[in-house]
Amino acid sequence: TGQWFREELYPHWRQSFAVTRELYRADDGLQDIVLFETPGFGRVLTLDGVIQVTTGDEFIYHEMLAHVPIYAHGAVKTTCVVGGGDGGMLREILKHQAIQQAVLVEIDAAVVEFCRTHMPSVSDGAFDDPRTEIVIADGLRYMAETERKFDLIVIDSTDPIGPGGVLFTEAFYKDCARCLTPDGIVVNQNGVPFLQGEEVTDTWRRRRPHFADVSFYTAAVPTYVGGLMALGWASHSLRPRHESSDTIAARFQAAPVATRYYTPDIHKASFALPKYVQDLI
Ligand code: AG3
Repeated sequence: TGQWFREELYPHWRQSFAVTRELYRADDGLQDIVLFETPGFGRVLTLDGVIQVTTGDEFIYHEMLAHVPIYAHGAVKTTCVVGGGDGGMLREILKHQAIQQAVLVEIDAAVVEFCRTHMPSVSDGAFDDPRTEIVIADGLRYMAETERKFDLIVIDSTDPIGPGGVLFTEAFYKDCARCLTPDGIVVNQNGVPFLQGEEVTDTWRRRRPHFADVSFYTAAVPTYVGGLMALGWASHSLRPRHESSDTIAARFQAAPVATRYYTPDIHKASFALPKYVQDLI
């Protein structure tokens, strides 16, 4: 009988992966990092026992958090990824030639080094792109102290347990609001609402005072089990989220990037929220 990895993120629901072999393991005192090979999802990275990335389905999550806000905005030049030490979000952002700056603020230097070495296909060169700037720092502190303004902030975090917890506080959202350009957008992974409904409610309440537009969109990521994942959306402008289908399609046609999940139709559809998600806000 083979080996299995069991993820125990929820008290009443677990998922298991057949493991071909464990590849690497590291613990720098901040988080427990494990990488293993699976027959079904390729390489799987866990932090403190929770699945963060699989090479099989990471494209869905990374494409949706990068391309939806970039095409909605239409002229993103400056970007900041908070978390995202695997480099997958940078990879998707940097596909857009108009992007001039991609700052990565990651609290755990070991995650960046680990992923750069053992999962290079995820970053696919993004760490060495001249537009990339890697800052090893606590995202909460960075956003409180920086004088920079961004057109896009992507909060590519873990769940609100462990070092990523501060990235779900009102204080952090308030600083993100301060660091946005007028049409700028903040997006984040906001959990699986069927199982983590309070994350949607809490984020909505904590952002409402600081942005003109607070909403959510969705993506279906197989290894983030439990149905749709909620992706948070906040901006000082109502325009980006309400751009017409024609405008989104025209922007995609004028400046296309290679995708496997994102399409202009998916873009528009992802803002349609199931009733049980609407009822959380
Ligand atoms: N970080 C998001 C992991 C979320 C898992 N949570 C969950 N299944 N409820 C992904 C990092 C990829 N760059």
